[in-house]
Amino acid sequence: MKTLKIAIQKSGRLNEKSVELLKNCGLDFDNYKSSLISGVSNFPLEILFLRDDDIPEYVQDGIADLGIVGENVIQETEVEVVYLQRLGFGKCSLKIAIPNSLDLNDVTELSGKSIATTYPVILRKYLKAKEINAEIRTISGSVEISPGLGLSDAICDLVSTGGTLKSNGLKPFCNVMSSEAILIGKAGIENHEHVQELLQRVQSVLRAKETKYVVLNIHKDNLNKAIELLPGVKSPSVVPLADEGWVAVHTVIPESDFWDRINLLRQAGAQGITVMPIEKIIF
Ligand code: PRT
Ligand code: ZN
Repeated sequence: MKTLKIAIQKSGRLNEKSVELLKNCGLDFDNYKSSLISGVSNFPLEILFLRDDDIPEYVQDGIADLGIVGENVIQETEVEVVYLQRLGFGKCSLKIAIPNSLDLNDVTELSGKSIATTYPVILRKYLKAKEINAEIRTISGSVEISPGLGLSDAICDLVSTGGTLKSNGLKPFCNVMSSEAILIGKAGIENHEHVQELLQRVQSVLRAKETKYVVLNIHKDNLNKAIELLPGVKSPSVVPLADEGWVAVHTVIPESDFWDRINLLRQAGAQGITVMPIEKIIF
C-alpha cells in the first residue's frame, strides 16, 4: 500500500505541538528544521514540513493525504477537505477589534467603517451574514497597527491572550470565529486503513490528555460513597490493603472537573490521593 503523507507546519505556533502529537502516536521520525520531508521509520508515513497557508490546498489536491492546520486557515482558503479530528491546541479566536477611543455598542454599527485583515474571505462571509456594509482592507501582516496609522477604523485578527490588542490601544469588539488545530484529510482518505489506524492513535493520545489516573485509599465503610463519585473507564479497580478495613481504589478522572471530584472524594474519606498523567487510553 502507498506511503501516506501528512503535512505539518515547518515552524511557527503549531509546529511543536504537531510534532509532539505525532511522536506521542509512537511515530519515529527526525524533526530536522532544514528538511522539507521526513520518513517515519515504523509506520508507512512521510511528514512534509510546510508553511501553514499551503497545507489546506496541498491536502485538497492530494499532494499530501493528511494535514494539521488551524481551522482559520482552512476556512480562509475555502478548500474541500474532511475534518478528521479537532486537536485541542493552537486555540485562538478571529475577532473584530476597535480602538479604545471608539464607542460602538452593536455590530451593525460597523457599517460604513473600514476593517483591516489578513482574513478577507472569512470576514466577508461574517459581514454578509450580519448584513453589515463595511469596507474590507486586505493587508498581509501587522494588522494591529493599521488603525493607529489611519489605514482603517477597525481590524479583524487572531487573538489568543489579547496582549497584542492591548498594547496597540485596541479592544475586542466581536467574535468572528473560534479556531484550533485540526487534522484534515483529502476527501475519501478517511477510509484508508492506515488513516484509521493513525486516527485511533491520535484519539487515544487526546483522550489520555483529558484524564488523570488516580489512586486513593479509603475505609471500606466509605467505599460505596467514593465509587459513586468515580466514573472510571468502566468501573474502578478496588485492591485490598494490608490493613483489612481499608482498600485502594484505582480509576481515571476527567481533567475538566478534576478538582471538584478530588474535593468530594476527600470529604467522602479518601486519603493518600495520588494523581498520575496517562500516556494513552485505548478502547
Ligand atoms: O510561517 P507560517 O506561514 O507557517 O506561519 P504563520 O506565521 O502564518 O502562522 P503562526 O505560526 O503565527 O500561527 C499558526 C496558527 O496558530 C494560526 O493559523 C492559528 O491557527 C494559530 N494561532 C493561535 C495563532 C495565535 N494563536 C495567535 N495569537 N496565530 C496567530 N496569532 C497571532 C495574531 O495574529 C496576533 O498577531 O498572535 C497575535 C495575537 O496574540 P495575543 O496572544 O497577543 O492575543
Ligand atoms: Zn502562515
